[in-house]
Amino acid sequence: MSQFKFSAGPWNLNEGVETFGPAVRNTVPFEEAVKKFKEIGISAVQFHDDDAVPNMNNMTIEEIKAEARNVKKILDKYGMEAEFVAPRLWMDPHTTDGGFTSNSKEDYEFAMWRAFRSIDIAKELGTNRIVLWLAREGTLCAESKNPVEKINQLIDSINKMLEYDKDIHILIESKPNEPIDRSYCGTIGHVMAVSAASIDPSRVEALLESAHAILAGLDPANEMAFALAFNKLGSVHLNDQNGIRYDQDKAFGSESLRNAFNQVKVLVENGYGKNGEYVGIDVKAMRTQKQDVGYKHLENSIKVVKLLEEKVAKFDYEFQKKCVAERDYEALEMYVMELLLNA
Ligand code: 3MF
Ligand code: MG
Repeated sequence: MSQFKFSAGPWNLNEGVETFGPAVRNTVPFEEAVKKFKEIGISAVQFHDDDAVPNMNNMTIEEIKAEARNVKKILDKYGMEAEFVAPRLWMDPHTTDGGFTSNSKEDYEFAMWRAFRSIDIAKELGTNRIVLWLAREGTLCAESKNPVEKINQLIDSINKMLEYDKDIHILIESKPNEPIDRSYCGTIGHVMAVSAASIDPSRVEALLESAHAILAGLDPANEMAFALAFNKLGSVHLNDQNGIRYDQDKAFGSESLRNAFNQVKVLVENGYGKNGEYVGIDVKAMRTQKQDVGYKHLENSIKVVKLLEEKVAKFDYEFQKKCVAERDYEALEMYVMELLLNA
C-alpha cells in the first residue's frame, strides 16, 4: 500500500538508444504501455504533446484535439488519468537553439504554437497541468544569447500561456544542464523566482526530479522542501543518479538510499498528494535489460517508495527530538542508518 498516486511517461519504457549505441529494445505500443502501467500500480500517464498526437506539426487545431480525444478513450478504457502534457521542444529542427529563448523569431513562434497546442491537448485529456522541461533554454555558447533578455523572454512566454488558458497550471522542471551546457532554470530556486515574476504565481509551480537536483550538486529532498515551503511543489520525478555525470535516470534509491528515504520523508511529512499531486517515476531501463523485463525499473522504483514509506512510518520522532535537544546528531544519524539497515 502507498499513500501516493504514481505516474510515468511512455518514454520510461525506453528502447535503450544512447549517444554511443542504437536501440536494443522495440518500442512498446501506447495501449500496451498503458496496460502495463496499470498492472504495476501506476494510475496516470505523463505525456509529451507528440506522445499524445504524433505528427501534430502537420495537423490543424481541430485535428489535434480530435486525436487527443482518441487517446483519452484509451485512458478511460483502463481507468487511467493523464497527469500532464509537456511540449517536446528539443527534438524538432525548429528548436535546435531552444524554443522560448531561441534567437530566431520563427522558431520562437513555433515554440509558442507547440505550447498552446499542449494546452489544447491537456484540456482534451482532462488535465490542467502543463510541464515545461526547458531542455534547450540556455546556451551551448555563452556569447550566443543575451541571458538577461532571454530570461525575460522566458517569463513572457509563460505569461502568454497563463493568459491563453485561465485554468492551466505550469510546472517548471528544473535541470542545470544536458542537453545544453548552461540552463536558465537550473534549480528550484530559479523556478520560484520565475514563478514570482509571472502574472499569476499561484499557477506557476515546480517539478523536482531527483537526478536533476543531483546534477546541480544539490540534495533532492532539500530541493523538494524549498518548493514545499512556498506551497509550489506540483510534481516530482523520482529516480537516482550516480554523481554529477550524464543524466542516468536510474531506479529510485538505487544509488543513495538515504537520499531516497529523505525524499519520501519530506513528501509524507508535508502531505504531498493531498491536492491531487502525483509521484512521477522518471526512470530509464538499463540498456542491458531484455525486452520482456524492460519495465522492472518502474516496478522496482515504486516498490522502493513503498518500502521507504514504511520506514518513514516507523521513524521515531521522540528519539529525534531527544537527539535534537541534546544536539547529538551523531546519534540521530546512526539511528537513521540502523532504521534503513534493519539493524
Ligand atoms: C529529462 C526529463 C524529461 C522530462 C519530460 C517531461 C524526457 O531529463 O526528465 O524526460 O521529465 O520531458 O517534462
Ligand atoms: Mg523528468
